[in-house]
Amino acid sequence: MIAAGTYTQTEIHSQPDAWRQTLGKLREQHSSLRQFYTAGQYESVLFTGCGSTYYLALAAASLFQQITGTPARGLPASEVWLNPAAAYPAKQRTLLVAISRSGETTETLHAVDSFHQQANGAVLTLSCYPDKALATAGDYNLVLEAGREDSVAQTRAWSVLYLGVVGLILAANGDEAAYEALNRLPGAGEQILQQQLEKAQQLGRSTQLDRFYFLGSGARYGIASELSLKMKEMSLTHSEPFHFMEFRHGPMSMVTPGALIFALLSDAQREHEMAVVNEMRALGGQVITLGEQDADITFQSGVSEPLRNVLYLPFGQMMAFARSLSKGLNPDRPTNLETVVRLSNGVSAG
Ligand code: F1P
Repeated sequence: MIAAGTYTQTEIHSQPDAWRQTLGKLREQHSSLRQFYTAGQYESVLFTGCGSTYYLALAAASLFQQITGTPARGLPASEVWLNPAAAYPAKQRTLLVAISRSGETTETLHAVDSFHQQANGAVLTLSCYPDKALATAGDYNLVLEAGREDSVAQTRAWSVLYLGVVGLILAANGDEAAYEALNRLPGAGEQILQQQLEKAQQLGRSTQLDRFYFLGSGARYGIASELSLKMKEMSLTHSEPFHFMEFRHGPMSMVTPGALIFALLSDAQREHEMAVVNEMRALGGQVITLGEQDADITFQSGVSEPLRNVLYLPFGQMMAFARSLSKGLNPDRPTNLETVVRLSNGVSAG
């Protein structure tokens, strides 16, 4: 029998290698992706997915609009499928970017089909398995096989697909030179995985903590949401994500000595973010800060702010993993969850 957590552990710790492979592949496809994107003359971009990949869509939309200046939003695939009029303007040129690790999630496949039938635009798919339905369903299909996984909760897949979004942004902007900086990410990721493992385990295993709040602004809100989901799926612990400044507007009522405030600090809004963090510390909450420098966990990557976001992931993933094992759970097989949600006539086929 395979020990609990074997798959997830391997997937978390092999991320830097997977990032290297993925960055190489994205660079190879830079020109064709750029050609596809510019030919479409899109007025807006709609990112979609389910669960983890919906949170990725949120991060992607924020980052895409911030860097390219083209309007972008992120929605669950069920909304694109079932509520198309509210999801995108039928007459405008829209690019739908459908993201799925498995390439088999029913809602995501339905979103692509209905968009093809009703929208004025094209579909780009981002997935990990070349032989699954989504990998041939788009007008451009980007398959990042380094993200394939054996466990249910996404870790390596999420960071690999996130880099796929960064590749799309660089293609949209015609910025191939940025790959030089991105190539520093795997080394920085290795440092975090090696040097911060103990700290992540210590926090994850803490019996004093009973609730986790992940705070992030901009694209980091999607990342905070994904890390919060990891904590729920793997360790069955109460956990929620918030935009930094939103935390004061009610949620801070929940701060006790058993609360961990997990702060994904930016450089640009650091002063405002640290003010929230310091107030929560004063209320008795525990705090861990992550950032390029001057934080509890530092990246020291030398990569510019919008491009280095993937580095927030490993520490939070290791923390959720350690908590899962310390509670006697199996991080590879979260309670009640399957790898893929398949629907038949709108209800779960599983
Ligand atoms: C999406 C997803 C996962 C979740 C679970 C069910 O899958 O919601 O995020 O962890 O395994 O499916 P996918 O479309 O990205 O494969």
